Amino acid sequence: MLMSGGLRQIIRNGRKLQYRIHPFLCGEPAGGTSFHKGSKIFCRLVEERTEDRIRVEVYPEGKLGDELSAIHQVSYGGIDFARVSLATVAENGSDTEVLMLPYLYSGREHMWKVLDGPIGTGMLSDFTDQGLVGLAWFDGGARSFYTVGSPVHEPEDLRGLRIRVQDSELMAELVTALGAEPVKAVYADVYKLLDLDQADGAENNLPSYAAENHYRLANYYTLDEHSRIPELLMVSEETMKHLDEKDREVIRQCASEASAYQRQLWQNYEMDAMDMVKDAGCQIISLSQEEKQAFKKETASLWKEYFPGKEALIKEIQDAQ
Ligand code: BDP
Repeated sequence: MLMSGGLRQIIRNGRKLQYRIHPFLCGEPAGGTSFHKGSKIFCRLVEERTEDRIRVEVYPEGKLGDELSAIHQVSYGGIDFARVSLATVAENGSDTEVLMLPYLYSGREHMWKVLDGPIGTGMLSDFTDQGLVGLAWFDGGARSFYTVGSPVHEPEDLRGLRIRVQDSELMAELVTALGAEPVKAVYADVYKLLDLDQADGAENNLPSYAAENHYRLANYYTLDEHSRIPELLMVSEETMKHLDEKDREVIRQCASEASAYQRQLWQNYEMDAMDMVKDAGCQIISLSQEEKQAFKKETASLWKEYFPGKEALIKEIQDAQ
């Protein structure tokens, strides 16, 4: 009997009740990514802790649609869970979008202090107007630019280039502030855009640059580390409504354990991706602090112009070091 959306109640042997929840891991670049592994752990923990009453099935590699369509489906309960980039789910000008500001954090540890602290945990509930509940954050590392024809050493080198960005106004503005032209597209289309010369480059973390072969077309990767955009493991509000409080708590707990596991994996994935693309002959351009400052300077206007009235939140994040 179908209860609602993707939540099914299955009667086994005429008696036993079981929920079967179909989650979706959209945009998974490949089955072996840290996101995929983190999500699989989440599913396994949920099954174990509920003694198999709740089964979570994973659909990787965009099998149920791209990231935007997954978010839409989760919002009405057609899919129960998803792992998405914050850039695709944060609303324009919202508090959660502030987390993605260029050069907001001094590094990975700073970002995790914010996400694990009151700001990050509080923001997990900021998606309810979209019918979504955040369960835990995953590490998405730092994003940097990669290009096809020539390397980027300074903002000037990006001038006039067509750079693919996620479906995010803030990311489009960031690229514009650097003098480039943003090309919004879903992740699955990036290879094609580069291949068909519809974009001169893109920006992403190293594992995502490596996983979908973008590095084969765009040989230059510049470690400018302009943004840290965390990933969100989320559940449909509709799904949560149909679970009792005990099961909801189990789900939250499992998500938090899966997050701890995924972030441990993340750094190895970054290093492996780095080795892989270097072996393939890509040029990795390291930047000094001073050189990074030039990118920071060009994008600094976004802090004020894009988020009027959010100075206190930005300051609180900066101070959380
Ligand atoms: C990757 C994220 C993935 C996004 C992708 C993108 O893991 O969720 O779809 O970036 O750039 O890093 O669209």
